[in-house]
Amino acid sequence: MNVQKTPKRLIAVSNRLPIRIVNDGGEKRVVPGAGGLVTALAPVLRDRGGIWIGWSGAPHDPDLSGLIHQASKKTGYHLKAIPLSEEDIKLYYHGFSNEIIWPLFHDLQTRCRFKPSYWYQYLNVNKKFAEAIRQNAGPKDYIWVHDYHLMHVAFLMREMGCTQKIGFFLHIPFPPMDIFLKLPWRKKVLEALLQYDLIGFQTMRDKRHFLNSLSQLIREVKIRGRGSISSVDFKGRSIRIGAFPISIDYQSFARDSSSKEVAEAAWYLHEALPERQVILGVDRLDYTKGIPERLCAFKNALEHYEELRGNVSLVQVVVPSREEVPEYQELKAEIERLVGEINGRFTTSGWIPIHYLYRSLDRTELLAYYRLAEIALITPLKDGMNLVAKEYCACNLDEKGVLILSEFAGAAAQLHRGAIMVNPYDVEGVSKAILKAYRMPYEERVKRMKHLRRVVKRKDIFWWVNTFLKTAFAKDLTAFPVGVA
Ligand code: GDG
Repeated sequence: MNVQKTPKRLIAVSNRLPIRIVNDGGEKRVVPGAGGLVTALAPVLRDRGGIWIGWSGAPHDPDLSGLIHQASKKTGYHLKAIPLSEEDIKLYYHGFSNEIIWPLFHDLQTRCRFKPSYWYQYLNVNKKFAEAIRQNAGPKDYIWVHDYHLMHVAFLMREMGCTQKIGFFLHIPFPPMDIFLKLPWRKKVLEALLQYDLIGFQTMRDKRHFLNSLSQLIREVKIRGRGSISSVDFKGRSIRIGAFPISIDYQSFARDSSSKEVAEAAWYLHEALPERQVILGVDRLDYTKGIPERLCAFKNALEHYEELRGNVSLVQVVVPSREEVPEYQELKAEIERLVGEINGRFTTSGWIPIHYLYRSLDRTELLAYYRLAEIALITPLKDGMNLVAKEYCACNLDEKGVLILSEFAGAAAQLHRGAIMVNPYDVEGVSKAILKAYRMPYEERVKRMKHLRRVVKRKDIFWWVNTFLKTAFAKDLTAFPVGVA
């Protein structure tokens, strides 16, 4: 694996630390987390003796701090926990992050609760992060802040006199200007973001939306360049703005899905679903993922296309998330009502239309489903990227799977040529796409999937880290190879 040599030590900062707290018969243990971002950043952090700063995911507990410190020994880089109180978690995390920025940036402004108390606590918590970075980072370190919870960190660090280079990557979409304008603190957020040296978005679409809002709200900015990387002059600073589509560790998904363990698990699952095409959906429980809309489209397909009855089964995995929030409880109830209705209406002896799993799968089981499914049905209403789409392609070793993908997933920018593209709000359109995928001849499936796998393989998670860091350190942007998105 070829990782960009940064000239400085790296400090990664995210809302959550890359750890999991495991409860072993009443005794807590901290284990290093998995996932694409950790896989990609860990070698850079180890190589340079870096630090990862973030919240543990639980209210402050001094015992946990000790355990996190010990976990640093296993990760090979230092983990620094930011203590958050119950009040911080309620107002900054559940409030500002999840009830304002998350829905607004996914174009669902009617779900936002623009409470001033959320805003003030967001600033307080960002200050805690800024202070921890100030105390732990050296003057030559490169600081890379992740995601929408921490948009003010650079601004608050500059107020403290910090002069290090600081980069920011937004994992979720940036909304169109007329939606962003609804945010009561819109100008403050944009001005704060301009205290970063590099701002990365998932797609050119997000970058364009950001630049539109910027030119509308902040008169003094001068924007240069229209390609993957632009630069913005603001109050004597020059800020780079780029599109860097995040990805997965392609090789590890391809390798692990060819393992004996996964092949066996896939065989057992196949035994339970014989002689029919499996359609797969895998999503965290979230209203942005378009699960009820997808179920309605599947129902429409069964109603209108008789040949699908008895010949396809939808396996819908819903991973529990934010279960304490009433909106998410209602979403779960709606999904379960639809599953019940569709199964009640269409089930025949020996065939169940929807297999519904409300739990998290272990990696072997997840990969087995990826290998098994003839069709992946990925229809978020809006998504920063959607890694499930890329993982499905990487695991599709026999290259005959069909990807049905929402136009509004960030992944669409790279995968639109191989996937069947759909508007997730268009029930009849998605229903037709299901029929098209079901009927797609073998040769066309292979041609499309080969293309998709090439795209995901070429721009994997290591490419993403390298490209971001290269952009951060390139002296001259005119010489920089563009075309990243
Ligand atoms: C945010 C943005 C952007 C899911 N179920 C199981 C499981 N997963 C793993 C998948 C995948 C990840 O979770 C989900 O990634 P997504 O990209 O789909 O979505 P978000 O969590 O919303 O992430 C998103 C991403 O950040 C990265 O920038 O793409 O747009 O919203 O890796 O494999 N893993 C296991 N069992 C499960 O049941 N083991």
